[in-house]
Amino acid sequence: MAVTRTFSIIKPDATRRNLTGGVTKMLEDAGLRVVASKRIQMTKEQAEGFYAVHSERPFFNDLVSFMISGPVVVQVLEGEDAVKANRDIMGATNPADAAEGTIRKTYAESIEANSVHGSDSDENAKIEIDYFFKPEEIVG
Ligand code: IDP
Ligand code: MG
Repeated sequence: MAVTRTFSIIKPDATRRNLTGGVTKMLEDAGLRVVASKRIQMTKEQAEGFYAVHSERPFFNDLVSFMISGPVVVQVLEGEDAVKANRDIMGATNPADAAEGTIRKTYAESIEANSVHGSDSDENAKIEIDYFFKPEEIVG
C-alpha cells in the first residue's frame, strides 16, 4: 500500500463547538498526518465551486449556507491509502448510520452538519487539495 494524500475539512458545526483538536486527534490516531492546515472563512463562491458536483441535489443551497456559516479548517492528510483511511475514520455521511468510534458518530449533529469532509478518490483528493492549497503550503 502506498503513502498518499487526501483532503479534509473540519466543518462549521465542529469549529463552532471547539472540536478542531478533537477531530484532528481522531485523524492522527487513525494514522493520518496533517501536512497542511489552515482555518478559513469560505466565501459563497468558494463553497459553490467546491460542491459543484452536488449542484443539482435538493440540499445544495442549504449545504452551501451551512459551509459558510462559520470558519472551517481545511487540511491535507497523508498516510497509507489516505483516502480510505480518512473515509473509514469519518464514518457514514448520516451520523445515524455511522459506526461506533468514527468522527461522525462521535461528533456530528445531523446528516448535513456532519463535522467533516473527506475526498472520495485519489483523483478528487488532488483536485480538492489544489482548490485550497498552493504546493508550498504543504509541508510533508
Ligand atoms: P460525504 O461527505 O460523506 O462524501 P456526500 O454525499 O458527498 O457525502 O455529500 C456531501 C455533503 O452534503 C455531506 O457531507 C453533507 O454535509 C451534505 N449532505 C449529503 N446528503 C445530504 C442530505 O440528504 N441532506 C442534507 N445534507 C446532505
Ligand atoms: Mg462526498
